Amino acid sequence: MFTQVGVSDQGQNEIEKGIFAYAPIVEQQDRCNTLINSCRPDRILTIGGDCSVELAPVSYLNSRYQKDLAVIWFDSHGDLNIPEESLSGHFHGMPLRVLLGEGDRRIVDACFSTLFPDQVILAGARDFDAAEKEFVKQKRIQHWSVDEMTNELKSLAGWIKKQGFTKLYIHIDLDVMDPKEFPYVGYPVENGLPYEALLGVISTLKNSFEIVGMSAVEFSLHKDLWHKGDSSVRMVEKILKTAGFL
Ligand SMILES: [Mn+2]
Repeated sequence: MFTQVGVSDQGQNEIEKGIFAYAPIVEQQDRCNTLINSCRPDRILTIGGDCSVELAPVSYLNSRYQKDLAVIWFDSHGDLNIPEESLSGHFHGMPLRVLLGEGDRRIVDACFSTLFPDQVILAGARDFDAAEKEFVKQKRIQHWSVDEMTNELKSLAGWIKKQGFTKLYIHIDLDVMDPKEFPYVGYPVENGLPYEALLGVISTLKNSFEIVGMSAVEFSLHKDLWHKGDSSVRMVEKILKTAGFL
């Protein structure tokens, strides 16, 4: 079953509590919660939208699987801002911090559960704000660099297994990839993960864990690249298929 979750046009340009488009974000979170509560699924695939769409699926699957679940955040950004520290006020730079229980109270409280920092692995992040960097250090959040994953310098699957996790949520912000290969995102960041390396990591993870949730978010095709529509969608499709999600 695939269900589209709508988002309201009202309030898209308004800033409230330090967050752009606060009202539609809160409303969409509520709609996602209602949808999930109506079917209580074992697995969820989320197609974005931006990274803010992760609140309901990740916090729900965490409430279901608890300490068995690790969340791998493939993303060029940390998504660890809070409104007080965010330079832009854009909520898609904040969802992982919310999932860790910090940020706007109303949004945090609407989550199904809160992640512990040791459940989170940043993968391929390379564009942190200073406050995010400090938070990662303070909470000792695991961070796998592009280089470590590309050259298989350390085993991501091996490390996760050692921590005792058996289930995974794989967040894919498509901007984790190198913009030379995949520029179809709103906020590209240089020196990203090669496409083949991403497929390789996901394939290894799939062989080692039960993948209970996955996303593909931040897909954005600039008008100049519309002719790339089919091939870019096929690249995303292959990522999801590699994880056994299509
Ligand atoms: Mn992101």
